[in-house]
Amino acid sequence: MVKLVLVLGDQLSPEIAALRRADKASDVVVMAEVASEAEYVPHHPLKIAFLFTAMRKFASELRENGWTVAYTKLDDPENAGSVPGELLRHAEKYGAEKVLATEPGEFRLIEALHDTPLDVTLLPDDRFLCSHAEFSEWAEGRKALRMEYFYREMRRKTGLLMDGDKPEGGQWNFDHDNRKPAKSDLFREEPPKPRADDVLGEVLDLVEARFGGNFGALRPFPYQTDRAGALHALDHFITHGLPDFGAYQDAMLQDDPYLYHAVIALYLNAGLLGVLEICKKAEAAYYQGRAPLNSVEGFIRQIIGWREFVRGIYFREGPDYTNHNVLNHQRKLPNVYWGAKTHMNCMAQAIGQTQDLAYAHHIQRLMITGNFALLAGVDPIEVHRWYLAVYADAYEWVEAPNVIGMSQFADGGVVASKPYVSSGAYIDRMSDYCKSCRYRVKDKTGPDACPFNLLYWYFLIRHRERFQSNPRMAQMYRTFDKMDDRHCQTVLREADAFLDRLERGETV
Ligand code: FAD
Ligand code: DLZ
Ligand code: SF4
Repeated sequence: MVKLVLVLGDQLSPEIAALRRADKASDVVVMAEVASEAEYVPHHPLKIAFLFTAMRKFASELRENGWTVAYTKLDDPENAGSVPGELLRHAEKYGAEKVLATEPGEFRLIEALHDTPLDVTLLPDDRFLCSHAEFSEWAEGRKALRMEYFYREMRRKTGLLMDGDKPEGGQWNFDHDNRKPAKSDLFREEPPKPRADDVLGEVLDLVEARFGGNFGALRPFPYQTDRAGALHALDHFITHGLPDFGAYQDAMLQDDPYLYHAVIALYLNAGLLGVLEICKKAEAAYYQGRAPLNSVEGFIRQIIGWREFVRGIYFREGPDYTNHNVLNHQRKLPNVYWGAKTHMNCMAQAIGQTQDLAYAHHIQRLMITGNFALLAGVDPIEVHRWYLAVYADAYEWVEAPNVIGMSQFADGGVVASKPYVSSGAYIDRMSDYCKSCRYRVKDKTGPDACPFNLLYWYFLIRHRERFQSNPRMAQMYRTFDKMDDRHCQTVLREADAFLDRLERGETV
């Protein structure tokens, strides 16, 4: 009997579990552009355009390879508007009762599939190195889950950068060679631009008409939309970016959104690239002398370490994870996140490029927009929904642990051992933003004081009880305790006044 085979927008791989299990001769692949997925947060237009174009091209590839594909475009009058709705419609049309699906990356959709009256088989998503069972086994009985130890297991499991049972170069982690600030370089290579094509053109018009009012630009469209393009972008990065990736991975530069970053998470998360193929290319570059170990190890760690680790956390913590708010932060997300003018140059840069490209690199997400939201006491669920909406690579399984956990410390320390907060001094050290800012990074108080300085101490004071006994925060509190009382009172008063202005929607 005919079965339906569901392929979601972020499952665009011919090796995806549901396709491997299906029968090409008799089964029907269902792919659908649906309002419920496109609207559950106000996604950036580039994210929707990337995904719909990649979905349409992938459907064509499947057809060329002999599959029967029932593809529904967003503007199809018969579109049922949701993934379960489309499955029901096609079940009736093809007389199917059974559905093969690969586990979605969000509890929301897993629950919706469970709730359909159809007989849905959810197969594990084995594009990841670490299954749910394996992660649970690793996590069981540990007092704290720390990425570094998990990562070592993944190195052993994959054999990547291993010299027998020892790590290549005698160390697991070369971060002490990294974290350098970068200098402007007019000759730095940008990721390759896509060629215009009819499929992309049609999707851009559709997205402009339906989602043109969402936060974010749509043209010029900057990304690749098929596997060949994604591979080209990966090879381009391995040649031009990887050698300097390690040294400058935490650096930020005015008007230079990508620096030496790979800009591949959107392709990897959508299924256009695979974890091992990426890491093996990076590893080969090291053994061929084309990239140094600190860069290659650092890059591989992000993918087989952090990426697998946060996925493990998401599925282990369960559907309630995004509601955590241990610091009881209640502020609404300030309108600067949606593009309102700000005098804080670092925020203007990080949010401006997010608006233009649906991209910001890790340190911009963590130490600029994330840091500011945490210092200002923004409700973490609002921060979560923003990140999920505005980045082309965002799906809840990867976004939520990074935002709720790593960036906002709302889970009380499941992901991070301390909150990622900093004053302006860190931003000044790692970027050239402060030079062009209306605020003065050296000023701790007064009319020109950098807001990150005011809010940093304000945060430490507010949360002293929770954090003062954390050994990784001890130095911060020792510095604080050396401040004289009058200075502290001024900081508190000025921070309060700043937050009031922020709350009233004034330009800050
Ligand atoms: P590079 O800096 O070149 O890194 C290479 C690859 O490593 C990335 O493509 C990605 O696959 C992986 N990686 C690096 N860091 C992480 C991490 N912390 N977690 C998971 N994978 C990682 N990543 C997403 O893919 N989707 C998200 O929605 C997302 N939201 C984030 C929110 C916050 C607050 C923070 C701090 C980080 C978030 N990240 C997210 C992680 C990271 O910022 C992005 O993966 C990265 O910026 C993507 O750009 P790139 O491909 O140029 O990555
Ligand atoms: C993100 C997204 C969007 C915008 N649109 C669709 C869509 O129309 N059809 C689809 O199958 N998938 C879409 N996606 C990706 C899903 O939201 C994603 O599969 C889930 O969030 C699980 O990761
Ligand atoms: Fe950001 Fe403060 Fe530097 Fe301005 S001075 S760019 S607000 S860190």
